[in-house]
Amino acid sequence: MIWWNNLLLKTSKRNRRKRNKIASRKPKSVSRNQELTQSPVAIEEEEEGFSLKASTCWVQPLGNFYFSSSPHNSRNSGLGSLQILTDELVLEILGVLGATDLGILSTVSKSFYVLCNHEPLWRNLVLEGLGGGFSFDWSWKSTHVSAYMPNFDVSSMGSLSLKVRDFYSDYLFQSWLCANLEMKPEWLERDNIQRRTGISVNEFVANFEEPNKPVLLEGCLDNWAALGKWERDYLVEVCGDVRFSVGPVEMKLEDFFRYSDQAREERPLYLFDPKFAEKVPILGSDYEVPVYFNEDLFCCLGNERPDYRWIIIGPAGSGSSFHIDPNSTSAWNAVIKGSKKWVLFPPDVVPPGVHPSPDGAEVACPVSIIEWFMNFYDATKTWKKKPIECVCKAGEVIFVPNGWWHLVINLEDSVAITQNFVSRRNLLNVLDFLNKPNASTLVSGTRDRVNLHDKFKNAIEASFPGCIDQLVMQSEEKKAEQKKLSFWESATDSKLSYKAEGMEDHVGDPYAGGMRLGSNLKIQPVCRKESWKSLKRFCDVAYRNELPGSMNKTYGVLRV
Ligand SMILES: O=C(O)CCC(=O)C(=O)O
Repeated sequence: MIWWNNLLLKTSKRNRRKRNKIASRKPKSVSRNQELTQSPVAIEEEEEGFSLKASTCWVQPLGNFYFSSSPHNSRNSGLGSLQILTDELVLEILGVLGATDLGILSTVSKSFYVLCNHEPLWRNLVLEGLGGGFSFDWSWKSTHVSAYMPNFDVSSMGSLSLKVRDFYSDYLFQSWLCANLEMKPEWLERDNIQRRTGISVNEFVANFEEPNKPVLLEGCLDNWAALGKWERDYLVEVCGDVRFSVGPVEMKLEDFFRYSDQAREERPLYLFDPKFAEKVPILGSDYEVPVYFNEDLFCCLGNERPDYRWIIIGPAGSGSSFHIDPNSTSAWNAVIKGSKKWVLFPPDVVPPGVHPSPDGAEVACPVSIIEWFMNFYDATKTWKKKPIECVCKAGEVIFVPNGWWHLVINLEDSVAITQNFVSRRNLLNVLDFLNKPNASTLVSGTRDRVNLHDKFKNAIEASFPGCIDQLVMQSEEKKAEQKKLSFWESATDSKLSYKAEGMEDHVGDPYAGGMRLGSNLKIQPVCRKESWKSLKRFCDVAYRNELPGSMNKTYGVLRV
């Protein structure tokens, strides 16, 4: 249950005080839930560390009902016998209705009025009915009305709407809050990624790609024409009428920009197009792959390679919720306009609030990125295994190593290019991934999921004979080397202060590659009294199984 301390009253009072300040900001019409967020002027609200983009939410969280002097919740009286259903279920049922039925039902009671005007219902109707061929007009409902009834003056819709003050619903309130909450400054504070400027390819490989660690590279886009050219006006001029993939639909770029300017949604639409360079060749020639990522073995597949590059455009608040990149590839993501907040967890740490299915084919996570920040971000503060975080700005590139979970939210209207690639460092991982028994559900970006492994392997053999065998041999040698090199040897070498289980306890570098401590490794107090050297000898013996089983159990658990 959510309780919001007099949000309605406080916001209303503040609206009067802040109107002037807001008037000077870039005008942004309120697009979402116009009936819930009545004011046509965006009002910034600062309350208990939260900044809100919009004005009043007339729906109140359920907690407020229990503190209210009035015993009346119009949500229940207006729903009649349907009141026993959850809001989610009622909305699910309303989701099967068409626009006319929703419109009629909304006149039945205050409750149906609020529910039938829930913006996501109208968003679905627009996207299902019109695909990407709509011109966004203030809200999804008015967009629908203006598309189907062009003579109706939708500008009057806001002023006709009702202010329902005694409707209490956590579901609707949370949805409004997530659409209207600004990122809190404390969510942006942590910046613990390694940054590098002007490093050599060898340094990149040795320090980041080989150990599979993220890095933010500065200054390597300086020669990109896109950086200077890709202003909105330029993009509209060269491809304003080209249709790009936007979620489930294809939209003209200029229509998408029109939508972005007004969007205030929990999950704004996001332009993410893998065929942009084929559609608009000049976009493809305005950038070049940074030198660190030049080796891309999927090139051997020619036109049969899976999708690998995308232009990404979205308004502030849009982004990508937690996922691991496809086909076990690594990626780079270059920001051309705007900025992006990144949160990354290494492959062996599932982020809080995220629940992958056992086969990894599906991931359940919070409805929106803001919801993740509201409900789960704080948990990471006390985790030993803290995420890597940063804000990546225009002109910067982030390297996302294979297998890392990541979430991204645009802090401003943003334009970026991302590419996924396979280098020698990652080839065996990718081949293993493509060869999994459930490849038909796991592999993505191509039609021929099942045969991709064999095609890729053959193409590599043809272009680089012996390459795979050599990599397999090197990997086996490395494993053998790691076994020989006992934990203690590495430990004494690396000025560390481990507390056994947590990666955070590595000095200075929470995700140092190579050796990981098994979670059942216990460094007993008795060990600490020993010198590192004698302890090392002791453990080497234990590791070679030369100690009796019981002692092995205590000291010999080196899962590296
Ligand atoms: O929204 C973004 O820029 C991030 C994209 C991303 O995570 C990906 O392509 O895997």
